[in-house]
This record gives sequence, C-alpha cells and structure tokens, in this order.
Amino acid sequence: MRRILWIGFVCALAGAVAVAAAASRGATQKTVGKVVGIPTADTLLVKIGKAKAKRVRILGVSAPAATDCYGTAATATTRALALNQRVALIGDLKKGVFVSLPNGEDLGGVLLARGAAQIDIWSARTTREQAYAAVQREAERTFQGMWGACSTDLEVSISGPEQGLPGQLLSYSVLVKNIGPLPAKEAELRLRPGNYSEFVHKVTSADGTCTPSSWMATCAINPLGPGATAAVTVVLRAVNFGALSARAEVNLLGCIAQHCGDAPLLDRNLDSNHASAVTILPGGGYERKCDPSYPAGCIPVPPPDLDCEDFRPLRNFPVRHDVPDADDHHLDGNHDGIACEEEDY
Ligand SMILES: [Ca+2]
Ligand SMILES: [Ca+2]
Repeated sequence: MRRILWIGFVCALAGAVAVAAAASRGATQKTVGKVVGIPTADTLLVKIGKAKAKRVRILGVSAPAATDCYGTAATATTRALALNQRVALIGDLKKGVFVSLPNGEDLGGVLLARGAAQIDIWSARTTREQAYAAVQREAERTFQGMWGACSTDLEVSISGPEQGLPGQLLSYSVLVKNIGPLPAKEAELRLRPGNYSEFVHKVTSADGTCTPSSWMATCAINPLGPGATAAVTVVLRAVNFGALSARAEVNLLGCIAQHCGDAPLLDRNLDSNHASAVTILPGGGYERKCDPSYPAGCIPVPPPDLDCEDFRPLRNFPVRHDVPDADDHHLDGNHDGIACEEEDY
C-alpha cells in the first residue's frame, strides 16, 4: 500500500515537471542546431536536424553591416565565435533568438563586450536589455571594437587678448580641428563667457552656422574631414574690472542610426573638447596678479571667482595650501593639493 502511494506520488511529480517544462518551452523555446554560415555579424545560418539551414537573427543586438565602419571585423568576430559550433537557440526562431555557445556563453553578450554589435534599440525590447546595457557601457568606455575604430577626435582651442577694459569689445578666435580618423559629419560648438556679467556681442564663421544669444553662442559646424579645421570668431563685451574668461566647448553628434557608414559613433577623447582664454581687465582696484596658490601658471587672483572650466584644457595642476588666502578660486574641492581633478568639480 505504501509502495503504491509512493509510485503515485512519483507519477504526479513527473507529470507536474512535464507540464512545467512544456509551459516554459512555450515561453522560451529552446532549439539546438549547428551554425553553417554567418551572413552578417548579427545573423546566423543554422542547420536544425535534417531541415534546410535557416537564417536566424540574434535577439537584442545589432551589428554594423558590411558597408559600415567595423562591419567586416564584426562579421569576423561572430564567425570566429560561432561558425561550425552547435549552439542552443532560445526563443522564437522567426522573431530572433538568444544564442548560447557550447561553453555556455551568450553570443549576443560577447559581441556587445567586444564592440562587434550594439544593443538593438530599433526592435522590440528584450528581457536581457538591462544586462546588455551594462556590457555595452563598459565596451564604449574602454573603446572595444567599433567604439574605438569608428570614433574620431575633435579638438578645440581659443585665443584672445590678454588685457582689455570694461566696455570694450574683445575678439576671440576659436579653432575646431578634427584629428580623425573618421570625418565629423555633425558637430556643435558652444561659446560663452564665464559665469560673470559679460555678454556675447557677435559670432561669425565661414565654416558653420552660428546663432548668438546674450549669454551663449551655438554654432553648427559644417562637416569636417580628418585633419580639417573650422574657424569661428566670437566677440564678447567686457563689463567689469577683473578677469574675464571665454569658454569654448565642442561636441560631436555621434551617429545613432542602425547603419552609420563612415560617420563616427563617438569622440574618443573628451578632454580635448573644452578650451578657455582668460583676459584681464585691470583697474578699479584690480591689477594683474598671479595667484600664488597655483604655481603651474599665471592664474589671476579673484575677483571674480573663476572655475576649472576657465582654465581648460589645464587640469590636475598643483595647489599650494601654505600661502595666504590659499585656493581662493576653490579649485581643489577635496583638498589634496591637486586642482581640477574629476573629484574637485
Ligand atoms: Ca576630442
Ligand atoms: Ca583635488
């Protein structure tokens, strides 16, 4: 009697497991097949059983096409990982599948980590989207694959008068250079005085379209090939005695289309995207004087209180805390003797 009960229990349990398995199959169907071709980096040709090989899209990722920057390298990456391998395809074969490699690794995740694909933001969301986002962020940060190869580097510089007078119009020359290797199709330049009462008077450029407002001018820079330079002139109106700074910031508008061709995805060196020039307006009790707290260069004494942005590209420079009125500009927020580090902002 006891034995019969036990068998009954086992049968019931087995039945429950079978039902659960069927239910989970419905949700995440799993098929095993052999990869016999790689038409593009995010598509596999898979032979399942004796049926004709099927084209299967990898779910959640999108790789550059053959004609895009890094397209050939991306396809080679998928080929090296998956060709001739027996893989598990998880999901609906018609809609796209997660692909599990023989070593258990997720093919889509590996492609993202190597910068051979990016998250497919053009299709429906997937259950792995959040995990994939973290992987892609890391790949971008470390310039893996296409994030390094399909980048460019815009650099900005600004120069202007060392000295002026309140009421004067002061002219600054701004240069934006594309260091390369890819052409910069879209870039935006922002010009503005520091956080004081000086105003943008005029902004002109033959290499872009500029729109001035009282506190900031914005220029859409014309496409810049590798090695090419765009020039912009900005005129500021000085108001007060003291120090005046003119700041320039350039931003590459990276391609976010599914197929970018030779348009860069990002600017790989953001340190070179800011520059500033300081002009002294002596008088009214203000004379040109270098602040002894900052021995790396001549940083004028306040007022006004200048920010790290006013000395770009200068960063990580020493600060003396053993002088009177040490670090008057508050450039060493964490008091470690080095100004304008990441932690000081
Ligand atoms: Ca740059
Ligand atoms: Ca510091």
